Amino acid sequence: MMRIPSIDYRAHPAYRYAPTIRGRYEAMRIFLPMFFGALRQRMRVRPNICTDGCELGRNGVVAYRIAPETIATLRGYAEPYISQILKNKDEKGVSIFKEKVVQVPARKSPEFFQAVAGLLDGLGIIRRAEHYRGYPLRLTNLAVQVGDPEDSDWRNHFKDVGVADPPTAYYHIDGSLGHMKALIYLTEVGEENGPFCYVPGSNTVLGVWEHAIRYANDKAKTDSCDPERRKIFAALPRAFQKKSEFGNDMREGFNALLKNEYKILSARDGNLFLFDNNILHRGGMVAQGRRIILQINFRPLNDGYRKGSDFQM
Ligand SMILES: O=C(O)CCC(=O)C(=O)O
Ligand SMILES: [Fe+2]
Repeated sequence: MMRIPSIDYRAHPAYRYAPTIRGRYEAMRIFLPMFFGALRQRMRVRPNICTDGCELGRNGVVAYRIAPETIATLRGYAEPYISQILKNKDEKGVSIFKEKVVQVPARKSPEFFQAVAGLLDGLGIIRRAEHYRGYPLRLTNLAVQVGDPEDSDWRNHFKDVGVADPPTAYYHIDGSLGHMKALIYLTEVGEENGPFCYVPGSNTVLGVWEHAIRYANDKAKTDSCDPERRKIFAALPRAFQKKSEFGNDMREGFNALLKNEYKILSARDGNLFLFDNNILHRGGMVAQGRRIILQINFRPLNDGYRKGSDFQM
């Protein structure tokens, strides 16, 4: 079982800050509310993983192949959103993940939403996700993502101190608890244009304490790698120095992760896949060509985040 590697931040050259008392206080002030929020959420959601031996339970990811005509239809619906992303990219480039993604509001594109929901329903995907989690889920977010080689959101994290990115860059678990996700490749995706990568079988439910720490650093954005945020992170007590996005900070032990890495390639594996987003994963790191995908999020009914999501199945 692949666990999230632990990282010694005292030995990391990009985290050599000498925190002041005030700095330590500030770091806790940012961290603690998110930490308690995570504990509260954990009481409500009680995440589960199916252990009956099904493929999704064992592997954490299951892939499907959908027909080219269906992909073309979805691509048609996505086109205005793709244009919007490309326009933004032309204007200011991509330095953070959010700049290559747009959310599709259900109210604005009901046909698009219905097409996706109908497709997932036909394949039994929500039922499969619910079987895995053991509680009802609903489709809450649909987003379009466009990846290009110029995107710099996932790299050069430590350029200010001349530290190179490790080969495990961008490896993470999603902070959100007990959700499920599906991605649909709208372009062919091979080795070069940012395949989704994951460690099979690394789907686990983290312990309450560890999850709350990793989630809190994600939500408090103390796990970003810009110098300001690193300084705050360095001022946290060692016990709280655990990120959801851990891969950027690894300094050793790469092989244990990378030798187990599996890449979802459209030609071999399919173009739609459902996954436990608390699995160790990364994707969209485009070296060459363009990658366009749909990102679909399923949330537990009782996770307390219903406000702001506007789609009801
Ligand atoms: O774009 C990808 O392949 C991965 C994105 C991701 O990390 C996610 O959807 O949680
Ligand atoms: Fe993710």
